[in-house]
Amino acid sequence: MRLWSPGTTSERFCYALGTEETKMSYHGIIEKYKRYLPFSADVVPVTLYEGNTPLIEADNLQRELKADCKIFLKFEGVNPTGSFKDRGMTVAITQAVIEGSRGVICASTGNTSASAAAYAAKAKLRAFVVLPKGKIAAGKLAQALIYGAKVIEIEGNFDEALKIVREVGEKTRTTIVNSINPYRIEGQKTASFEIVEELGASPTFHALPVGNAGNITAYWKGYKEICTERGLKRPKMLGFQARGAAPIVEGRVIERPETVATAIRIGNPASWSGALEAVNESGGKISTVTDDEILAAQRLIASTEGIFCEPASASSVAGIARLIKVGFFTKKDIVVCTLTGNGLKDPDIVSKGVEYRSTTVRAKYEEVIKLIEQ
Ligand code: AN7
Repeated sequence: MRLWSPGTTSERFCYALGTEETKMSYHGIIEKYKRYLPFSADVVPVTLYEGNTPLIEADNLQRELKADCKIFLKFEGVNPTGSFKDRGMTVAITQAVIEGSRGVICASTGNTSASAAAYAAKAKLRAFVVLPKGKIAAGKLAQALIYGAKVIEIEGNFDEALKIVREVGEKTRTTIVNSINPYRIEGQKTASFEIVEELGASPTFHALPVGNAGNITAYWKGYKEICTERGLKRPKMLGFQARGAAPIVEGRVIERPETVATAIRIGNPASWSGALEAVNESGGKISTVTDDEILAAQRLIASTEGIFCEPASASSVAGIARLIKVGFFTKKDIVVCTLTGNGLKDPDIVSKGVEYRSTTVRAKYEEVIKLIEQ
């Protein structure tokens, strides 16, 4: 056994263990899916080892919802910055480095800014994030700050922030890393590849929350590519918007979108046509869920499956819960819901909820046991 050798940390570690073959084998989505991405073979990815997220069989949730169909949860909250944005960001930031970008900029409801800031840090690029003031979950703002982004809060909403960012992108040499950047979509489509690999087929339905609509566009692109390659049937795409922020469902721009799910508080989605294409081409649909349904679903996912996702993420489950009630699915259906982000980003939603209350007693065994035996 050699205790030290030149090479990477993981290689040295394997020497120390005497097991060369235990070298870490997963290095993020670009290395794994390079041939489906617009890079050459010798690309050097900017990666935080994103992707490879679990597809969780949600049998408790299934029973609780009295669902005939089989339900799986694709938990994207375990990505390096806690959301699906990392899949797109590794690709967008890698491309920005290739292009010799000066820095990156995005508008964000929180998760894009957290992810952009992290990958920019890794790439040694400057990051500027433009956020709607007062409407960003605490954890997401903390992430952008600690990763070292320049955080600019505007007295306006996401749609106004994106408009400004588009203008900055046009007038300066700063790379926009919102999902209007096609490299973002390329990265995010890899979630579909993982699901097909895991199931050995497509699900019958795939449910997603819809905000700026980049993700549903990306999943559909991914499913089309992998299903064509493997000769598989495609899933039907189901998109869910929050009732107060449902421009695509209502067919009009919402000037003042409102929802408790701040991540999808968007009134004029950039990938509007991509979302319509996904649901129309696949034979799926896009509909709304209320804030109450979103919060109830968030709680149910946590209490039945032990998965804490953020409110926006729960809208996929809230949406299928509604469809289950009207007998939309059959026994043969496999339904995958993407849980887009980690609940730890937004703890305030729990501390503010009346249904979540802790009990305080004096520091005595008797007081604690009294509560346990109640
Ligand atoms: C947890 O971070 O738009 O429909 O600026 O954070 O692709 O926009 C976030 C969106 C769903 C909606 N779930 O995805 C941003 C941002 C979570 C999100 C969405 C977002 P898209």
